[in-house]
Amino acid sequence: LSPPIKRALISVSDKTGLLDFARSLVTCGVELFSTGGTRKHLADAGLPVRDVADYTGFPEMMDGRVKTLHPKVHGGILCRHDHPEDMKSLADHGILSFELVVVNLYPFEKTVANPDVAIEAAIEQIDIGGPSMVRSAAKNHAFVTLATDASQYETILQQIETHGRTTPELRRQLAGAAFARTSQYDTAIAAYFAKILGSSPLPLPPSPGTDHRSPVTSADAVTLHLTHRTPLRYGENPHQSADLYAFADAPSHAFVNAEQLHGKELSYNNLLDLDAALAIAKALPRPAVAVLKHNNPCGAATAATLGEAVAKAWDGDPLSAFGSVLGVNVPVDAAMAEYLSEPGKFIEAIVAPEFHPDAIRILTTKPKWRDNVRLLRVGELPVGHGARQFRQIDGGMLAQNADDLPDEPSEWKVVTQVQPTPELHHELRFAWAACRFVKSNAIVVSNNGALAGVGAGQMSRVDSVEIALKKAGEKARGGVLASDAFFPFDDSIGPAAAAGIAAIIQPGGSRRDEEVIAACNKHGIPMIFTGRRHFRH
Ligand code: 93A
Repeated sequence: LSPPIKRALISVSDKTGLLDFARSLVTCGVELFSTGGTRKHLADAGLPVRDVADYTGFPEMMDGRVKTLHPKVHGGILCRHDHPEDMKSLADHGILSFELVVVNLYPFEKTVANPDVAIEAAIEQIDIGGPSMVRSAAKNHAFVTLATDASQYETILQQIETHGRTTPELRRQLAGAAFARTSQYDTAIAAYFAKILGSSPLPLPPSPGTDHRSPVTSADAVTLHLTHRTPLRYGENPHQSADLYAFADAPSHAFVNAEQLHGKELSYNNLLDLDAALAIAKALPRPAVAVLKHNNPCGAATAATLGEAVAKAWDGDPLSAFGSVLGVNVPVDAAMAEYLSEPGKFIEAIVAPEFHPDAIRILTTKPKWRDNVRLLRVGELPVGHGARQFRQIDGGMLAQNADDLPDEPSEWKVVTQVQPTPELHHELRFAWAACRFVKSNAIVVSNNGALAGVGAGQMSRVDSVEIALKKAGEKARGGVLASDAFFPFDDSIGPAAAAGIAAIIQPGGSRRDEEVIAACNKHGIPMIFTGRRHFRH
């Protein structure tokens, strides 16, 4: 049976809700012990409270750096009430047991949120004694109740008021929450160090019990710290359970922090596709719309107005666009909303920096699917590059820098006898920008600033070319073709020429580049080598 709560050790920086909690504890006959500031706060309110320094016989010293780091504190928290030897140690050394510990930590996170804070000031806010008490109490949760947040006071109090003690289930939950909190706290400290150390974080030592494989760099370790966002209804299929997590250090404008303004709960597949839709839209000239199905664009277009852009994007492949998700790189306006609301069209979701009120009104009243359509606002578009990407393999994880370096057309080389016209060059830039977001082997045919045909995810490039050209149909004529990696043979150039492709862009680098160039020269098709591959597996 868990021990009745006779003594509480209280040491908190955030004093929210403390007085009411402490007052009720006193009413229940609990004796209070506190550190300097907390003791004063309680005593000023007229509550009986003993000073920890008096109890240990040691004053708080070194500006408070040492106040609870004492065997009379930790012995009182860690003692196992069902171990006679532990209880004898208490008696032998004049140690009192604490059945309730109430601790919250120095506000390190808040302190370093201020970008101007001096390193010394930040370091002083690293709590040592607080996490030590939290860990002691959480380890000994078989006997000790531990509050690390004001939101827990009420539940704890209810149990003490009715039974004089708490349930083992509650104590275990509180211990779990406490370890999550100290881990979050240490991650914030590690993240701060990663920041002040700049781009060369020190490697972490391997965890005990692991072999000699290289340790994780602290930057990846910090990024991989997750906070739970929400359980999802299911995963890719209904029989798979699923959850959404956010990286603890994700900026507020990251996609994971997008605000859902309307519509049904987001699904696992929606989140994957919306993330990809936003990434494509971001990479295209404004205004642009990307239309996604199964993580590949079936349409994408840029135009003078958003109304035109959405129509061009949809027309790229209207059959596939049915049931798609859309990414937009400017605020969604009424014209776009009207276009999508036309009978015969159906979309699942839109992600955009912002939605004009008229667009929301139209999308949530006009179409048949008005109740379900998910509208996600990201605020400003995520900027910058150099993000890390993680993917799981069996028993491990792959990490890489995202393929998000800006295109450098000044470094591209025309390798054919004919040069592309400025108009074709412009079109090649569009096709190349879209191509990196298509699963390999990726072939994109575009015309007039819009995807005309996409060949995605085929195991041979020849098949991807065939699909893209077939999808584009007449729209291939006068358009351009982009390939995410080099053509290993010249066998795709003939079909491209026959379909009326006017220019080609690809990384180059094949052993048979000369044959491919010769084939283009034969057909009078200008070709650019970008020197940079865009595989997407
Ligand atoms: O400076 S500490 O790392 N050393 C300690 O021994 C210690 N004991 C409690 N920080 C310590 N604390 C922290 O003081 C607690 O975690 C709490 O956040 C704060 C409460 O101080 P006060 O009661 O003086 O306001």
